[in-house]
Amino acid sequence: VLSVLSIDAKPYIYSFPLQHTALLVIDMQRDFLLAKGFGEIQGGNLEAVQASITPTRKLLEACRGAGMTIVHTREGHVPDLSDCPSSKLVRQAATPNNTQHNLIIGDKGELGRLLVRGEYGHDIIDELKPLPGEVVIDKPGKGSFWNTAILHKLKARAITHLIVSGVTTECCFATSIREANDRGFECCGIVEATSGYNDSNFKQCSLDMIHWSQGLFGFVANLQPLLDALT
Ligand code: TIU
Repeated sequence: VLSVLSIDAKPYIYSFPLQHTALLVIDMQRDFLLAKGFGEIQGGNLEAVQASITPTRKLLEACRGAGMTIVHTREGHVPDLSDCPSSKLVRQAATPNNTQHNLIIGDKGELGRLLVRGEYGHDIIDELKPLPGEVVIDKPGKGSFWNTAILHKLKARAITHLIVSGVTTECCFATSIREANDRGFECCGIVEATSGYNDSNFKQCSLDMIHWSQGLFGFVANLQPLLDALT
């Protein structure tokens, strides 16, 4: 029996067929969330970004309990950095106008080489560790669809709808929703289960742009209605 759930959302009610819906957990990696990681070195506000950890854990547990497909992503590069474009490397280095940090992708930080696959800092935080059988997508870009197998993995599981969480709202979360929307997925971002590095209005603007204009890129919902629907 196909069970279709509906929750209050913006711009209007989000309905999703449970068997065809995946939870996407974007880049909940030590490098983005913990002190001495890549994000803090770049100047990110750790308190702001860490706010989504506990809500995302609740969301993950509820989706696991409902038997949903779970997909985790990790941003990072192969050790020789051959999959890191020079534009990305150079713009995340210190320059005369941006002296806030002087370590770049691939350099050795306290959590290992920054954003390099296999390093301690590149992996997902202990609270949200993937379980065996869950999909883990390693991506070189901000979006989850560029240069990854995620589209094939979602299609192989007959996924049409994505509930989206993770960090950062303004960067990889928003980019992934935009990429997914262009590929026909019905996306719903969860307010409490995403956060970013800018404690002013980046998160609010990023979420507003998703649902603006009758759902330009998709839907946005609060966590509690979703937890109520799933349990
Ligand atoms: N995961 C993710 O958002 N990667 C970033 O680089 N985020 C920034 O905000 N820089």
